[in-house]
Amino acid sequence: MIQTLKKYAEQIAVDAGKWIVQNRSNMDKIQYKKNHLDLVTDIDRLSEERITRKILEIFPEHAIISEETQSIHKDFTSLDRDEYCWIVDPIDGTVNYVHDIPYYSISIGIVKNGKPIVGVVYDPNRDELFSAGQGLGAYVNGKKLQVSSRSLKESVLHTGYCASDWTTTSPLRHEFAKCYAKSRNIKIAGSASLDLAYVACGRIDGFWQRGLSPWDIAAGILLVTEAGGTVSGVDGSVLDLKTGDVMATNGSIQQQLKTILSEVDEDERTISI
Ligand code: 2AM
Ligand code: CA
Repeated sequence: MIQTLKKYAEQIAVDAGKWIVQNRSNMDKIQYKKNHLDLVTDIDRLSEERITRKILEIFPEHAIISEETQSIHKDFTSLDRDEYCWIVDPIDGTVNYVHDIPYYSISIGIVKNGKPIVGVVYDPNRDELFSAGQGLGAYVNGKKLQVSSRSLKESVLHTGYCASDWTTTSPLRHEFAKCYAKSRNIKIAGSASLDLAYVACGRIDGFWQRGLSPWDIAAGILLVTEAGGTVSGVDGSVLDLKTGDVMATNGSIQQQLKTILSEVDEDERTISI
């Protein structure tokens, strides 16, 4: 069953990915969700309709949690049930999409009993299809993925912030400064699912972000674990899809990264580099 679900998730993600690229020039409605940082376009909504219609044509009995409808209702109860639940981000990296920066993706995860069993992230700009099935390994365009073996000082790390997170109380800037001093480089690239795919394929070595939603991470975390990496909450706890705090690395830097991030005081004043 996992193989079959993966095959359909791959087809649906590639179809939607090609469609959003072809239709970028037709984008005519950009709306703010919470504020000017948190965008949604008519293409996000149409891509979501296209994806959910295809899923329900094939699997009418399956549950779907998808960003542009569920972000309003936040009904995540189907995540923990003994049923197949598709978790969809119709464009992950909408700010990049709007600005024509080619770093965004379609993310489709399938979860059963709270555990991701299929993860598909499609980058339409590079035509790269990252996919994983539970216990089946992770692949990009058919090539098996393996996380890197770099040390922290050789590492490139990605992080990010959610629209409402970049406030005076956010510890991110301090975490950023602290990790910057201990690694090769840090980037805010703008698509959490693609960041996780990049950890899985060893291009980067770690990623962390707080306050994400299940659709940003459900697919990507399976890519990382199936490629031999480690995922947890930012504090090292067991990852909770609903909390959305994620740290994902090649495994060898997980403990060091956790220690560095935990040294940053929430009040942001005690940091010393
Ligand atoms: P999006 O493009 O689908 O909104 C950017 O650092 C990453 O964070 C992207 O994956 C982006 O997803 C996500 N993101 C941005 N704002 C968010 C929010 N308010 N809640 C959850 N995820 C968010
Ligand atoms: Ca999105």
